[in-house]
Amino acid sequence: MDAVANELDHRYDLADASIAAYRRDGFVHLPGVLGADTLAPYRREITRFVGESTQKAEPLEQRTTYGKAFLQVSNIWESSALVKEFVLGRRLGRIAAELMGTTGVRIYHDQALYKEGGGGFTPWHTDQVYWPIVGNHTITAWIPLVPVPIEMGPLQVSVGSHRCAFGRDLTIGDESERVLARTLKDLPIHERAFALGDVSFHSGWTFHRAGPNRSDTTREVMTIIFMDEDAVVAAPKNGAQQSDLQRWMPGRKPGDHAASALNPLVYSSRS
Ligand SMILES: O=C(O)CCC(=O)C(=O)O
Repeated sequence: MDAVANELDHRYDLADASIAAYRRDGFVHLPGVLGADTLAPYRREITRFVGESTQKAEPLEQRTTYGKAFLQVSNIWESSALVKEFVLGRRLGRIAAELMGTTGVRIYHDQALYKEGGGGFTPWHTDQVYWPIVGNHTITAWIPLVPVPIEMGPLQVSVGSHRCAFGRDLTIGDESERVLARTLKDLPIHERAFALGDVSFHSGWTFHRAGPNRSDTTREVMTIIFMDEDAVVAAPKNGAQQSDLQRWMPGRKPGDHAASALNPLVYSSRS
């Protein structure tokens, strides 16, 4: 376990070209970020949580489009010491900070996104529409726990869409898929298979989706959302942001430093 813990905290050699790509395109897909041995114990633990919390899920055909996209379980780090070690690892946090150009990052929350075999597509959306955070220094690490070939529905990104202001008020669903497929049609779409250990990072304002899972195996993915260590709470713009504020930054209000007990510092070059 020591070698594993070491990798989670050890610096990844992030190329300047990857930082430039993230800032230009709104995302970057990095190879070989975590080894298979590192991922294995966390995969088992995360899968156990997803299994426990989703036994009550309705059959796929009875769910909404969004419900068919994936089973999701949030903030597993609060309940599992093992997952806490994974989510608070400095390696991913440092990559996130270096990509955004911040001195450090805190956790906003984590989320397992398991697209079942036969599961549907994930509609176009941005993540930051849900987050009451000032500015644009938010980032999602998309971490496959199994290899994800195209047929299993890897992340698709609209390249450069973090600069588009249109559609930022659309929450995920049939409407966002319909409107954004049209709006984003002139931008290239990036879709690439993920080898085990690859991790991609996308900005909170980058539009993304995923295809359906055409295999009979679950696409197991963990995500960690990081924000600037100095991020400030924004006034909620919609009901989703209001509930996010209460759930992910309890006790904080607009204008406060986004540093509740649920937003630990993961990496800082200041300390
Ligand atoms: O995994 C997916 O299907 C979508 C991922 C996503 O929306 C995200 O990581 O923000």
